[in-house]
Amino acid sequence: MNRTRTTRLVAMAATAAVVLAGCGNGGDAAEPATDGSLQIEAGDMYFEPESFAADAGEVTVALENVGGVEHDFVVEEEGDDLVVHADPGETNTGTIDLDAGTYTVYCSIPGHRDAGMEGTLEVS
Ligand SMILES: [Cu+2]
Repeated sequence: MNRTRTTRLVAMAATAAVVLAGCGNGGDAAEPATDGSLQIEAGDMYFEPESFAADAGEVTVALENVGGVEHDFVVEEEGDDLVVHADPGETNTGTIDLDAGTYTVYCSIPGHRDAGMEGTLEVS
């Protein structure tokens, strides 16, 4: 005896997840690398991307300087703590311990912040 069953697949749209990225500068959030470090490019005079996301705790920043002058990466809310500095052509890595929150980061070389080397770090 045969019993035929009709299986209906009902597409459920209810599972659509809405992910709210940190609002602000509209830059793309950096995808953390598999080792958890942030990969950030520093040029003359920009960070690429301009906004970053990281997990709370020890945050590792790999700063690649593709520009022609020195650049660094400083966290304003942590007492302007210098995380990493890179001369032209260098990629250097630094770490900083951060709680969850929104941080302003910038390049502390004179004039660079005003020229646009500023970004946002979202720690969650
Ligand atoms: Cu700079």
